[in-house]
Amino acid sequence: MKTRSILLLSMAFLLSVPMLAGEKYLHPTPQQLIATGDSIAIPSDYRTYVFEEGADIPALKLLYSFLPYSAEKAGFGIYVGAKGDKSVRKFSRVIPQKSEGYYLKIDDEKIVIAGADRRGIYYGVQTLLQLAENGKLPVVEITDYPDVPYRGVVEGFYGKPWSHQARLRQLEFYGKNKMNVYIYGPKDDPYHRTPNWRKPYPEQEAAQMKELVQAAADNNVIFYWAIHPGQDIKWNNEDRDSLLQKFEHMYQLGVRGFAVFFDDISGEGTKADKQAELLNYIDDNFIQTKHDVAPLVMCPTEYNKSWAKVEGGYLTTLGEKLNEDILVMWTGDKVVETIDMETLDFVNPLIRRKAFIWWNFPVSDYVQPHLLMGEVYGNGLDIKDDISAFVSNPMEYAEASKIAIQSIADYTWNMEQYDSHASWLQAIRDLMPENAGYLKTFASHNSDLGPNGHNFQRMESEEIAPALDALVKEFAATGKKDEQAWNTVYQECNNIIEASDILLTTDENRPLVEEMTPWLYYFKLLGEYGCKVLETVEARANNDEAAFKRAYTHAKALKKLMEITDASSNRDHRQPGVKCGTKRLVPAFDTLLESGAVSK
Ligand code: 14T
Repeated sequence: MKTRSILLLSMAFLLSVPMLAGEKYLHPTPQQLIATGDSIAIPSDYRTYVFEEGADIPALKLLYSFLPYSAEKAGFGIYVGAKGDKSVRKFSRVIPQKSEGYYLKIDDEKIVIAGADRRGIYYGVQTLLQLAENGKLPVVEITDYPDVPYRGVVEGFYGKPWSHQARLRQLEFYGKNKMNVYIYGPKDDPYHRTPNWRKPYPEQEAAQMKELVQAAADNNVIFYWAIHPGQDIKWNNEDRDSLLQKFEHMYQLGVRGFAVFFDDISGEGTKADKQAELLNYIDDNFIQTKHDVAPLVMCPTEYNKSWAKVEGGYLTTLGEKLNEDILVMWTGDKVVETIDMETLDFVNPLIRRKAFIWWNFPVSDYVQPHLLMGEVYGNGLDIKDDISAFVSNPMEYAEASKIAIQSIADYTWNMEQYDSHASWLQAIRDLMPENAGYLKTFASHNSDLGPNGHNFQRMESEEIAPALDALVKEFAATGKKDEQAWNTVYQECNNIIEASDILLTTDENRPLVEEMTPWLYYFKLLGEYGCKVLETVEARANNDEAAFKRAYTHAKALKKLMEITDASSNRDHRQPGVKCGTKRLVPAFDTLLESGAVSK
């Protein structure tokens, strides 16, 4: 069997205006896909072979939402089921022996969706839906399964927790991207953390929680609820029982996944032996006795290598004492860092299990003036067998975080075939199909973090970088303008202005636009500033002093307006402000403007 994945050309995107050229990828990329190049019409008459009792309800709902009504008579067959079900018995040999895997076959007689388990059926249906285009389905045979057992998101940042509506949209998005966990743990929910972790949610919050749990189930996502008791926990039976009571309250609301976070605390709560004792107690007396609850997850106090005092024995104690089914989180060599084999060679032996990666990206709670909408890259493509999970801690901007989250979904499903740039482009297309070109312009200049306490950097403005460098170099050396570079940069400044105006006013994905709005106003000014700076360069090159003065004065005014916007919007209490293009655009424009002012 050929084991290469193919790209599926998307006509829909070629027709969209403005175009963001490129192929539509089936994403996450399936492990094995064989396509003949032929296609069939989406069947309007068919007979379904489903073992209803055993079938995955969300999978069937999704399938029936997609298929037209059937008269249950025609020759075309649709076979749906999990390994062992009568409906797919004929295909049991080809179902991958991997949890959450599926076998999907489409030909002119049948569609087969045979899961290794129930979630596998669901993922098979998600793939089927993604394959449909213009009333057609390609003739394909897909054998697919995830690389990483748990893939998803931990809402674990400081700052304004996501809204209820934003969370509902996220859960559907996770299902589509074959992510299977959402961990609820926003630092600013008082019922998650000190002071109210012992108290049940008030009625209204409890009702919303119930709705979220249901939405997670509908999208085949495990809803984990995390508690953060460490700052004021007493190691006595009373607090132990308060914690269990809170978990029982959450269980009653439908929660079937539980986590205990001991990050960012000091004092008594940080003791490894006490933490392990409590967690084992919860595991033995709650998690295991319920029989329908996912494995217990914990976040240690020493959750990254730079904070780990190995001689102190904290991690060693957890590794030795914690029940073996308890999962232990890890952010990497630092609080914010990419993950590779060396990361895991350090931590896994200490904790005596495969680390559950809490990846602090695209979280921006320590760089609030920046939106992190760039590519997801830098994580090892060879770590799938050494981690139990990989979850992303996102920004407080739920929609804007989807670019990174979708790429993390792609990465965790199929590491070897992960292509960060292709994945980024596809995420942008999915987030704003009609305005993808404009969103790409915005995202490509909003990815670096600027100087920050974790010293974490991302690439930014990559496409325009050579032209910016050439322009700055030539102007500094000769006082002349590199014609081609100048044109390229001028064009990009106009793209920035155009993208800002259009994104600010579009009706597409309003929640995303609302998140980006403060940045879009700044971004437009940045484009205008760039244009004026380029005009100063041109005037200098032409020895036109009057034109230079005029453009220079305007550029200075625009720069001031950028500063005013930065100083008046996004009033975050820790790091207020908005910034765009800090890695290349702003420094290059500033340099050009000032070298024009001093040269004569
Ligand atoms: F639990 C941990 F894995 C973790 O990362 N905890 C927090 C997290 O909630 C936060 O979003 C993230 C990024 O800021 O970093 C951790 O919080 C910190 C990290 C620090 F280095 C809080 C204070 C720090 F000094």
